[in-house]
Amino acid sequence: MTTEQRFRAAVKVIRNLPKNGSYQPSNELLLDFYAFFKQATDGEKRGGRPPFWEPVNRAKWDAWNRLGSLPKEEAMEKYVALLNKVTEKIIETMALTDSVA
Ligand code: ST9
Repeated sequence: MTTEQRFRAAVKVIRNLPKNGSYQPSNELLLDFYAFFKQATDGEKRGGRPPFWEPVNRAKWDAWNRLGSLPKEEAMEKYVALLNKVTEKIIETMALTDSVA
């Protein structure tokens, strides 16, 4: 499977997650996924930083901008790797609790 195919599959997985599942990702994690997604699809961030009264857009802009000129292919790989890492962490956490029926 190519990097792009793996990336598309990971994007689909994340888009199909319920909004309110048992696991609630932190804002930092959401921003990491967002930044790799934008870099992978649109490439390097262009345009000015949003104003302070748009804190969400500003956080998104900052996260994406931080990736600089990271190549699209590498952003795709990082997106997939991050999903694998998070999944692995969830499995470990679940294994240590009795919360799973
Ligand atoms: C549970 C099971 O409990 C375990 C889950 C483990 C894994 C957790 C991983 C969480 C990843 C979340 C990704 C966050 C994305 C960033 C959001 C923005 C801050 N990947 O069209 P719009 C961009 S599950 C990254 O309005 P949709 C898109 O370009 C329980 N970014 O939204 C746009 O930005 P801009 C927890 C993506 O289509 C912005 O997001 N459940 C992706 O209605 C909004 O786009 C969850 O965490 C993508 N695949 O929703 C749910 N697609 O305007 C996770 C689009 O600047 N899923 N964008 O271009 C979701 O929140 C949504 O499906 C969605 C897309 C935000 C990814």
